[in-house]
Amino acid sequence: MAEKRNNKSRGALVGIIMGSTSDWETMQHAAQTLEELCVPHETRVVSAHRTPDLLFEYAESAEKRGIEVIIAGAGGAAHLPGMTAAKTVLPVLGVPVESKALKGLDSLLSIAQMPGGIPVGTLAIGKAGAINAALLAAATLGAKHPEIREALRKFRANQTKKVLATRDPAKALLSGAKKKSTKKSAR
Ligand code: RP5
Repeated sequence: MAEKRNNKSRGALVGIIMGSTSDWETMQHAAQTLEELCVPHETRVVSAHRTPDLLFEYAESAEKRGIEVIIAGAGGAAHLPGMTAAKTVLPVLGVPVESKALKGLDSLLSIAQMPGGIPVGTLAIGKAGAINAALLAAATLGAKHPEIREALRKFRANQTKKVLATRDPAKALLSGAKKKSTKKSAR
């Protein structure tokens, strides 16, 4: 608990940025995962094409403000992660947000296909990518912050435990349905 408080009172170590409020549905999973690991983070809408000056200011000031990893989510012609990476030497993890027109394939290719020289660590399209960006950010921070490495170790152990506890998918579905009906009748 004391560890949790310390982490909370510390400034943000991870900056989660996204091109639009419409990206929050996806990017909230990165924030939730960091929350679970007690990693101090901040969330902001910063658009590469609608607020380019704000993007430059954010990327240029991030290191000085104590941010150590940036997670950038964007959809469509998703230049936010690449432009952010161009303005900072901090590691930038890109999350391709699923677009309506091309199901996020446009976002994925825009983020992954950076020319040599300015890397963006690209994750999967959508929710899985947002979760994994947070886990990768935690793994990166773990090299310097042992409490984050241990939180990540616990997260992985719990995940394994959950899978081993529900090895029969039919039973897992049944117990899930039972839990739901008990909740309903309790209301
Ligand atoms: C990108 O355009 C955003 O990252 C978002 O995924 C996409 C659509 O934005 P909205 O039109 O929903 O604001 O800049």
